[in-house]
Amino acid sequence: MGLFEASVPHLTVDPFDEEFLADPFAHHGRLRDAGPVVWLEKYQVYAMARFEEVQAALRDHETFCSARGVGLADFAKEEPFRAPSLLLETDPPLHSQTRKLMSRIVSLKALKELRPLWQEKAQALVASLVERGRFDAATDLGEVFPMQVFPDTIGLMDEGREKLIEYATIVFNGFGPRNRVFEQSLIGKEDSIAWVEEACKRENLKPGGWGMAVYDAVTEAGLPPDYAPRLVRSFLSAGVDTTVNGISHLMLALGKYPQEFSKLCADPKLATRAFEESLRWDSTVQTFFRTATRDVDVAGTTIPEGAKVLLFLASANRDPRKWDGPDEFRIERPAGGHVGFGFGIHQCLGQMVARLEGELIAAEFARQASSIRIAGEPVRRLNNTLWAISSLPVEVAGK
Ligand code: HEM
Ligand code: OVM
Repeated sequence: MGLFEASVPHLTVDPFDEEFLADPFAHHGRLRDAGPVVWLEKYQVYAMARFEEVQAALRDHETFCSARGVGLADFAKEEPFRAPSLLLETDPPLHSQTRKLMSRIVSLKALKELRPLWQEKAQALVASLVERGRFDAATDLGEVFPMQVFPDTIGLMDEGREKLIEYATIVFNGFGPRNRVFEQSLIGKEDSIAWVEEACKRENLKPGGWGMAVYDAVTEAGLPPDYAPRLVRSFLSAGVDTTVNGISHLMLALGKYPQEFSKLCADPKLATRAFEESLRWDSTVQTFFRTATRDVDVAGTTIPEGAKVLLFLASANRDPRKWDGPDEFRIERPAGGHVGFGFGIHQCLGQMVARLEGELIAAEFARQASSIRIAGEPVRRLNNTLWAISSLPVEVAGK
């Protein structure tokens, strides 16, 4: 331990307790103001909640590694609860290989091809919701649209697709401690883990989808055959619950800020910006961990080799040291540069997929609706990593 150890602010706050998870933004200010690096006594981990330090840690993947897990558990000491992800939970050189392979599948060209079909689906779904007038933006839109477009893109088997959200809920809870929130997401849902394993097998993937493309690419690259199902699993783990909550929070933002929605209606081309800003404002992925690979000085604190470091992406995205009026949703703000998709070599592989989904939904409401009103108390779905919403009643008027 270095000389500076005593100067690290020690905090007793538990960022995974239910009170914190129900309203994390209420706690971020205290975490940021306590110092650039803090020590969380409860978990014996370091944490960073300011933009500058979070971004710098994400950038320095050699010092702050991912192969020892991006959750609380240190894979060097504890058995991971599932085989580690070959993308999220690896370092170079392995990460460089798998990332390159997957990036070729989730390409600009692939996204361009999908756009017309996804747009048609967005248009039809939004038309039916506007027609209804009153609906639940979490269950009737956030959960519906990604499920209408993403599983077909992968070429997933039809039977049991509803298990995707249950599985992702477990995976994202699994990055936190084994608390009640984690345990309860497992109860009665264990079969979703077995379902995902089945769904990732070659014989269960439809030809022409991204899943099968992963198998072909693994073979072509001469990588071990068992990498293929695990890489397909990354799509299924990260590709649904994230956009589900991203779209739900986009609607929450537009509903809470009617003037911003008016600007969007006046210029539907602002749709990409609106979604980007909603990701900054309500970061669906709240946190990820790293593990220090060496003793490292951060703003005067020595973080020792082997220490777990909790990075508050959502707090960085609302750090007043970086953003003007950070708690306000402003669609004209240059929100590029937020860390809602991470930063550096692990920056979200599916960000173009997520952006396409979010943009299409934002643009359709801009074209088809004249107002969005929050029509009831939103209901939170507590998760150790995701900022999630299970119900969001809204009222929408047509043009
Ligand atoms: C990585 C957020 C949608 C696949 C990440 C990371 C974040 C993130 C913060 C960085 C993890 C780290 O640094 O440790 C989000 C958000 C989304 C979203 C907020 C939606 C709003 C998607 C989608 C897919 C996807 C749709 C699949 C098509 C992945 C994968 C990784 C990743 C595979 C790991 C990449 C790597 O380690 O190289 N995502 N994501 N994500 N995301 Fe996303
Ligand atoms: C993966 C994975 C799982 C969860 C999240 C994620 C946000 C990736 O299995 O690669 O990125």
